[in-house]
Amino acid sequence: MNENVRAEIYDQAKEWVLKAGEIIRDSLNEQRIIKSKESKKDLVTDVDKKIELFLVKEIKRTYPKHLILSEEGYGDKEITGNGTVWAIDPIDGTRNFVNQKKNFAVSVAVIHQGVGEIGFIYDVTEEFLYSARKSEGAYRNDKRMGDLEVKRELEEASLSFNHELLCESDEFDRYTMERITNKVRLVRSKGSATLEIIQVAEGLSDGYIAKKLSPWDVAAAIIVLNEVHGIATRANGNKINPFEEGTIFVSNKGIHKQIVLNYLKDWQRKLI
Ligand code: 2AM
Ligand code: CA
Repeated sequence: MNENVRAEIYDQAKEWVLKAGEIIRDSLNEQRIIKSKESKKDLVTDVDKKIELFLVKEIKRTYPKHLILSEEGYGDKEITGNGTVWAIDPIDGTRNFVNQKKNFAVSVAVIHQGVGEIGFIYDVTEEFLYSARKSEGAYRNDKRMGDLEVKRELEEASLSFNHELLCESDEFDRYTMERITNKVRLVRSKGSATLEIIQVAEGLSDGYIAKKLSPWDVAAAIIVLNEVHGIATRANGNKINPFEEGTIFVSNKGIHKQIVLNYLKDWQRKLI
């Protein structure tokens, strides 16, 4: 993507993301309409829908040729991967939004010809706006984020993953996760994939593992992570196709290979 075009879309997207955050903040104390989707744990609220509709309308009005991949169904149905595609999650961490009224984020990514160009993550209640443009660095509230420290000792590492990964399931090996849990210093779970990846990008956590996430859950945060030289792959170490759902393992450079080779690759054999 041309640098000037990227800068123009970045400024425009920033305005929309901040506005989306303002609408969410103003609605925090209203009565919520909460529905579940495929499972009882998979929630959607009136605010998720309202914010997605707001963002989709603005994007389509301004950039009619761009396509949109989004969680709540207002985006495009057919995404080829050519041209410019927006990946939007109006609220990532909806269960936190409902139960805690914090620890959730608006996530907006712009992908051009399959390459992540612009990422915005807005932690609405903390009022932290994380942003990145490809090859131009990552920022938190316009302050440049530093390069990630390379940490190698697993015994000193802090990881995050959803604790459901420790429960019995047909899909993966909980004993592998138990071995990792016993190896590292601590395991935490924040409950928003976007914010877990951002914590890695900020150096507050050393890695994040997830079972099955959609493009809009991770696209923007991975663009930020790339700019601080973190690594994002599928759990088996494979490259991520930004238009497909799948597992995620993000971390700093020091621990990525050892966790993939010593733990996650075996687990992946069962998954695929
Ligand atoms: P969401 O809040 O946008 O649904 C929770 O650990 C994280 O996993 C959240 O980022 C959540 O995103 C994401 N996630 C993806 N698919 C999910 C599902 N089917 N149910 C619950 N959380 C899901
Ligand atoms: Ca969501």
